[in-house]
Amino acid sequence: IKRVSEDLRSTKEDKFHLFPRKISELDKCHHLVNKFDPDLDLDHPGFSDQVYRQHYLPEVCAGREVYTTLKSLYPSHACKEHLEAFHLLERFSGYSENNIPQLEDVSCFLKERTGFQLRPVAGLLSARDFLASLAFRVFQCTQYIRHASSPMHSPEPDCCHELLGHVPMLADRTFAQFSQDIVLASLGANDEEIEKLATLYWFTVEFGLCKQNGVIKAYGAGLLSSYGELIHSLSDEPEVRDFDPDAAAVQPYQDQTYQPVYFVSESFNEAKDKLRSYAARIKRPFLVKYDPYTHSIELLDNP
Ligand code: NLE
Ligand code: FE2
Repeated sequence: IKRVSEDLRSTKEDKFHLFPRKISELDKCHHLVNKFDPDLDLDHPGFSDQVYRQHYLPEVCAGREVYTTLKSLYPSHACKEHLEAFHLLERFSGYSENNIPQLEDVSCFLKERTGFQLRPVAGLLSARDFLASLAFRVFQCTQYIRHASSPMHSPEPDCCHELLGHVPMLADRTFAQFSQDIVLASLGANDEEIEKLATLYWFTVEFGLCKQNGVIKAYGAGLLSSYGELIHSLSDEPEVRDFDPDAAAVQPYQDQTYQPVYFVSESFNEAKDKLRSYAARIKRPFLVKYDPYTHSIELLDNP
């Protein structure tokens, strides 16, 4: 979701008050961006591939390879929260190398665990709309599969990324709260602060590492859906720093290939507490509070 910064810069006039306040307003959050559109982007691996753009058939086979390779890496590379949820998804929600699960089944699973729900989206969503939906514990899910030429890494989110990377993590209560907190902190913040929070999202939800029993494991969805980068992230190659929101918020990044730098948290609770104290220092004209009974956002005076 790198597009957040560009997207937010171009809509400066929207400023802070134009965000959805009720879950039903997410129906208006459907703006697609064409940064990675195979019809328009010369660098997209599917640009000159008519078959990909019409059928995705080789990709379904590549999807199987992605699934089996990642599954074999998870026991040694994924955090325990991911492993536990992945196991349940295989038992009860149709996850298997021979099947692409139904969004509705996966959504029901998440709703029971953390109240998160999935919503299909036709393409790559603008970061503003994508993030706004997370405030309501709605995760907008892409439907297409990565091009078969590079199963080990996709520069853009695809259904492998959402289903294998994000969904198992969103089944964890602390992590779900952390994800929602980042986005709630961004509502009403200025453009500079929003860009920093989007960068924090990148280095945690997408590419975060954490320590478990003294061993570093992956919890970022971008790692858990890319077997190339999952191996890279836990090898000696990248630089690994202790998670510090002030540092992670301004760390430059790119989305074309593996990250050179990762941040490692002691636990999700620690990451959540650090994020909360970071967010408390952001100057905002109002505070926001999520009301889970009405699925709406309340604005409170900022004393
Ligand atoms: N690089 C990830 C993957 O291959 O699944 C996708 C990252 C999306 C931000
Ligand atoms: Fe993602």
